[in-house]
Amino acid sequence: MSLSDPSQPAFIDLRSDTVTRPTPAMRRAMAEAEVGDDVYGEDPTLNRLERRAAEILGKEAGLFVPSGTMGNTIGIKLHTRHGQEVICESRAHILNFELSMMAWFAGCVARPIVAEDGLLRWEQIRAEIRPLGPHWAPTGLIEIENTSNLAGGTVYPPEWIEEICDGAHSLGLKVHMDGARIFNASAACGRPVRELAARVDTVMFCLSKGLGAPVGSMLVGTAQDMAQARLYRKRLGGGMRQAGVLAAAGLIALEQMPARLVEDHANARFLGEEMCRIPGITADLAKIATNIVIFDVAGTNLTSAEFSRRLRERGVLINGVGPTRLRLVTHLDVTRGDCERALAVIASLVH
Ligand code: TLP
Repeated sequence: MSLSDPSQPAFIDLRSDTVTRPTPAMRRAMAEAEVGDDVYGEDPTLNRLERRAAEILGKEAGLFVPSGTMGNTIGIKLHTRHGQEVICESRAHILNFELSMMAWFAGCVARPIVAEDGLLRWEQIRAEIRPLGPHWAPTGLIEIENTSNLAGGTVYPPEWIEEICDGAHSLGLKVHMDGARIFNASAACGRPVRELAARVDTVMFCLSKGLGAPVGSMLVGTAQDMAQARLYRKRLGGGMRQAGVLAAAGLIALEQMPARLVEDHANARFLGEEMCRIPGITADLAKIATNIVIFDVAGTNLTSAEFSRRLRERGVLINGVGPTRLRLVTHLDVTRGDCERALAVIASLVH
């Protein structure tokens, strides 16, 4: 095994579900994709992907964007004006991992709320909503993340989403969902994505995470919002030409990959449960709902950085998310056998 090149298959890569490589069927579809110039709206494969994404999510229209970050940035911009606040959970990806794009592009500040498991309730949100006043920035938007990445892949109960949307709408506020992993949420709670998305105004979801596409995310919402979103995408440098080569892989991701996510969830649970048997390692097993496991190595007397470094030397990639906490993510390119091998490596560090 080459120990310097993590792109080698010999590595078991549990850093994220973003690391998957396109399947042979995706590569074939990419090679054969019918394409045109999407800036003219003439790429048939991309147009099909946008229509299917909208249909599956139960929205009027969809827009392909190169990344989840761009999809969220546009979603926030659509519903806000400069100088407003965006209410989100304290661990939200939009606040912590998107280079403050809500400030940079939309001119908004975050109003973070600390919520158990990264999941907001309407009562908490309502208490933070601010009208325009002599001192306050008015609330412009509510943002929810499903699944909540940094809370460990936790899933919103569908009724909580409905309550949030109904409450927000009654006050004239919109709701954007960062549904990077909405298909994982759907697999975990057993409800179709269109039900989880029904009341939210816009949803961003990623084709390039659990669904295994090499590039791309979707933004879905009303036809009017998506027409405006197309202009913001252009402003962000996201006007693409023969993007049908990417959309071809995206269509396979969308149509064929959701059904297998339960495997990733079972692997995450298996890893979580088995790791808890290793002395010095703890994880909250009740919280493992999807493909993400956050675990703590404090009892091993190693920092997460040192733990991660030693794993890497032995061919397993897992990143730290705190001084003694690490996050592992299961995905398409990790088999049960890989999980067993990773566990053996983890156990060997501790003994
Ligand atoms: N998350 C990545 C990293 O950026 C942390 C990961 O490895 O999990 N929303 C959520 C909830 C995400 O987890 C991510 C990516 C994004 C948005 C942004 O997507 P990209 O990376 O396509 O811009």
